Amino acid sequence: MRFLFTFLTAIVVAGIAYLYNQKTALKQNLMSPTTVSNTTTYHESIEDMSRFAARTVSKLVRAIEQSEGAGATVRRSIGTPQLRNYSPFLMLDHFSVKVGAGFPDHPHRGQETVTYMLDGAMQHEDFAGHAGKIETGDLQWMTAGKGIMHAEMPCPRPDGKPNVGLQLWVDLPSDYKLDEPQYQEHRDKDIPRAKNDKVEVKVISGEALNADGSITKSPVRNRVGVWFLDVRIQPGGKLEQRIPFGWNTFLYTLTGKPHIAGKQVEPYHTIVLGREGDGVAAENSGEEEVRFVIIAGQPLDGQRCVQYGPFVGDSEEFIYQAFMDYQGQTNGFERAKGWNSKIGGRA
Ligand code: FJE
Ligand code: FE
Repeated sequence: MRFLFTFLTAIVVAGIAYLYNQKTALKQNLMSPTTVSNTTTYHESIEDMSRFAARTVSKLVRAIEQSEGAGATVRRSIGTPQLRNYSPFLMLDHFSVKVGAGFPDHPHRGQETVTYMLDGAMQHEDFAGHAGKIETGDLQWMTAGKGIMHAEMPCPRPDGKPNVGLQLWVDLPSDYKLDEPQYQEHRDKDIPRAKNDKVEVKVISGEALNADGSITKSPVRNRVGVWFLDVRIQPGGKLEQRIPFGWNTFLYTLTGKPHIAGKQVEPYHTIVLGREGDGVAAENSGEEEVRFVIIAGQPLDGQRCVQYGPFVGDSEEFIYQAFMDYQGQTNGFERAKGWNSKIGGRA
């Protein structure tokens, strides 16, 4: 009897340990996708640095202005009917918001939102008392996890110009979808750059190689591998930027007319690259400065993506549960009870 009890206890303990290990193993694997972690760099893992096959352009789409939120304007890149299901990316909006417009109180679950300011400032306030302001060049990386309710509104500008930036929505691996919400905020001056005389790569997330062989790495920690690079190329400059093998990769152009993999592109275009090859080849043969962002991510292969606005799940049940929790103010939405932001303008 005693033996049987010990035996059963051992099996239960072993079972729990096994499941726990499976879970941590999966998390570690996802924290270091294709050798990307905070200790090892992707560039260090490359065996043949002399080879560089440029990824080719597989799709080129112009982003059209549309209205979004309350009176805001966005050029939507990823996330339009033409550019869907590009895992782990759900959306990239190039937004422009004047005072009086914005994105008042709304929820998120199961995803990350990455807000990067290009010109002007946005303020935000959430239901947990977290508030702040990001200005030109600053970054907010928000992991909504199990639930955030917040407002994202413009800051007044003396010159009355709109506040402009990029907001990227990233899907989360199932295992992280109900994590505690987390913010990573970085000021422009704290985001590292890799540069030479004609090219500057601001490493918002991920890494870039310097001329001397050293590697510039972003302080942002990823749950799903995402590289986000803000690139400027002066006339006559050229860039070869490596991207982890097999990651989905696209560019969004802001100024100038760069050649991307040999193809000349105008501003406000999304360039989706093919999966084969070592990275992005870009060149500025014009007279004007070129600026674009490169965004690459580890595809969540084998995971479904079921999205209902700002609720992003891996099944219909997940979305149903998100609705129930949001409406019932449970499982992460407790603080939504009676909450109205001060900045959203509809208290
Ligand atoms: C929204 C749900 C949302 N693009 N670009 C539904 F979360 C949003 C939303 C945004 C957004 C916010 C910023 Cl700061 C920048 C954005 C969508 O908040 F507009 C709808 N309709
Ligand atoms: Fe939001």
